[in-house]
Amino acid sequence: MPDEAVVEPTAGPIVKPLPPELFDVHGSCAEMRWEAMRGVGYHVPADRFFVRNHTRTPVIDAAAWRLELHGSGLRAPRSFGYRELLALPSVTRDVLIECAGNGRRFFTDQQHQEVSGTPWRLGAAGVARWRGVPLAAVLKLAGITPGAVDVMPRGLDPCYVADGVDHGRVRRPIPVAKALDDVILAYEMNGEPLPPDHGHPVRLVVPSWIGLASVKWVGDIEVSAEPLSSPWTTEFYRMLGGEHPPGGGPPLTVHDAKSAFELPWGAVLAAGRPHVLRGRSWSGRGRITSVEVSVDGGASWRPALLHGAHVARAWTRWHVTWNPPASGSYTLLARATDETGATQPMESPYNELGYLFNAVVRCPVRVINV
Ligand SMILES: Nc1nc2c(c(=O)[nH]1)N[C@H]1C(S)=C(S)[C@@H](COP(=O)(O)O)O[C@H]1N2
Ligand SMILES: [Mo]
Repeated sequence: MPDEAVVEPTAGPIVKPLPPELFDVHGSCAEMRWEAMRGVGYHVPADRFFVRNHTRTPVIDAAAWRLELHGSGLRAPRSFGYRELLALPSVTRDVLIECAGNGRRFFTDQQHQEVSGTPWRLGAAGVARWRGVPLAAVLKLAGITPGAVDVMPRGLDPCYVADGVDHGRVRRPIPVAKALDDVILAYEMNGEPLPPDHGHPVRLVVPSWIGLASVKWVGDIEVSAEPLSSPWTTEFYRMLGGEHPPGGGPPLTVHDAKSAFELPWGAVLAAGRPHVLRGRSWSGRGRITSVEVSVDGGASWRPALLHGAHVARAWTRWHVTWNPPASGSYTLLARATDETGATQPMESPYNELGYLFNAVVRCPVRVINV
């Protein structure tokens, strides 16, 4: 059975400490506070990386854990132990993971639309340095056949039950072309073994796709010669309602550009002195080519200075200097353009489940005389 390695249920849904200066907690999920990235390097340290759990973090004994590969797209079933995976040639990549619902509460706060789901601001995204084995290498060792079309990894966390319906374990098919391209079976985050909350002992990292695809605590992968589906592609993680087709749009994959200031929500700044406003922008569609900032609610814009590393599939850092002339309430905006030429819009298309909010976020700041 795949769950023999799950050694103990944890007390709460998340194992790591969630100090209020680093996180806003939403049930079984924890959102990073963006001020926690101010002055921090390119990667989000594990102590402040957001957690999105459908149920709870399982604690898994890596020595007893096995990854089972099975299905009609393999010559024969094959399993791998933790040590076996660690002995395979590895890759190390900086990759952003972002929840499809990141920014969801702005559908309501900015667009006055009712949506359901975790009311994230912008803190359900983070870049880490992931090390692991290319999924392609493992699929080849397992004897993937030319007829294989989909692979479906499944987590070892408890079954997801919503409104009395048991949807089974978290799982989501990935087309073979993507699985063989850039997906990693990761066992390290920022140079350390994966922490329990982020998928110990092994998780998928699926660059540029919505976070859901990066299945944590993976226990088995079905490789199929027939197309696969799961409730995570038929019921959830699709665009429903509004202008979308009846029955919903296709399963969500790539995420669009977003930007965030490294500021607390409702930051307080002193008038009459220069402040360096820092932030980060990212897009699943490619590198960010420019970022503009407005300090007057969108009436005028000026370019931000992009600096430091900018890895595709991760993010870029930027800053502008601002000398607020007088006390009062201000709205700061940042909007990014990615290499496809797409710029963050002023409004995001409504959808009932509040996915893919990528409009410009209106960030409130209070300026005071000191
Ligand atoms: N097994 C499993 N994998 C999972 C999830 C989960 O609940 N169970 N949540 C998914 C979602 S919706 C997101 S956004 C990312 C979040 O990864 P993180 O918690 O490491 O930040 O994990 C994905 N992988
Ligand atoms: Mo997510």
